[in-house]
Parts: sequence; C-alpha cells; structure tokens
Amino acid sequence: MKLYYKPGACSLASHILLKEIDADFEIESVNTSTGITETGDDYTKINPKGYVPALALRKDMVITEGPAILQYLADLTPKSQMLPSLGSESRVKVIEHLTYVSSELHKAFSPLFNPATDETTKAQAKNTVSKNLEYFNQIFSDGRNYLVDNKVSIADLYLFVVCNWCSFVGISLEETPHLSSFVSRMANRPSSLAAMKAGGLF
Ligand SMILES: N[C@@H](CCC(=O)N[C@@H](CS)C(=O)NCC(=O)O)C(=O)O
Repeated sequence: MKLYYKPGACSLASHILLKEIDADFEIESVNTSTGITETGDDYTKINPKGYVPALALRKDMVITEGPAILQYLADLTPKSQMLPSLGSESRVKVIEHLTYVSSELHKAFSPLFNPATDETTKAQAKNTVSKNLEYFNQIFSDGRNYLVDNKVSIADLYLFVVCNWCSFVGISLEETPHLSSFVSRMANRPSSLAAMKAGGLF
C-alpha cells in the first residue's frame, strides 16, 4: 500500500500508525498546490479532493479522510490495540476524540495556514484553537499519559500531529502544560520519530 502525504500535514498521523503496526508500505509526497505527486502522477486522479492523506491499497481502492484511514489500519491489526474492540465503551471514546480533533481542532487551524486570512480572523481562529487545547489539557490534568484507558490509540496520534502545528502558527503550549507533556511524550515514540524522519521533517 502507498500513503500519499505532505511533510508535517495531518497525513503524518497515518504515517505514524503505519510504523506502529509495522506495515509494509511506501510513501509518496504530494504538491497539493500543483496537484502533482513526487513521481509526477496527477494526484487529482488518485484523490479528487486534492488533499492528503490518501492511502492506496491498489489502483482501484484508495481510502481518503485521515480518520477513516486510521480506523481501517487499526482494525486490520487488532493486536496493536490502537482502537479498542467493536461495541466497547473504550472504542466509542476513542472515536469521540478522533471526531473532535478532526471536526473542531484540525479545522480551527485552517485559517492560520491560509496566507489570505486577515488579522481579525486569525485572532479568532487562535482563540478557538486555544479553547480546544485547554479542553485536552484538562483531560490530561488527571495524570493520564494517553486519552483513553491510558493506552495509546489512533486518537492520540491525530491529536499529537495537530498540536504540533502550534509552533508553526505562533501558539504556545506553555499555558497547557499537561497537553505539552503529552506532545513531548508522543514526539519521542519510535514510530513518531521514524515517520517524521522518513517524511522529511528532520
Ligand atoms: N478532511 C480531510 C482534511 C485533510 C486536510 O486538511 N489535508 C490538508 C493537510 S492537513 C491538505 O492536504 N491541505 C491541502 C494543502 O495543504 O494544500 C481529512 O481529514 O483527511
């Protein structure tokens, strides 16, 4: 299978998971501005939505939407325990966090990456991001290492990747120390280090 990605983008969560589950996979970067992949393919034919990630299982089977890719890969490898069993309360909690990161936190960052965003809109977006970060900071304030059952899950991977964007948009994690510790913990996992290195982040 092949993961289409952009360095540092939300596709990094899928890349980390592929490392966590020790999958056999390739990666290919995408220039989402031109719609051309690293090897010169037309990305719009692979993912008509134009954004990353996309996971191609084969030519006629491409999964898009980060949370769908994460759930698919975790379900393929139940031993990884990246997603608790179907119907369990733990699983619905992981999905709840995953959905919140996707629909609220991730989207709140979008105006901050758009050069055309005016200063007022940027300030509003930073405020929304900060509120969402505080929500997660409160969760970690009870001393847990990971969001659900104190076991790493796909929701942790996604939250880590999105929190990493703070440093690019001038948002400090100093006021959310429990979340900041979580981000450092996740950054030091061998899977995160390997995916960040392979994805050209250092
Ligand atoms: N709903 C999509 C959103 C994906 C998304 O926002 N991808 C961003 C990177 S994080 C992207 O490729 N944006 C296009 C660009 O940066 O040019 C998902 O969850 O997978």
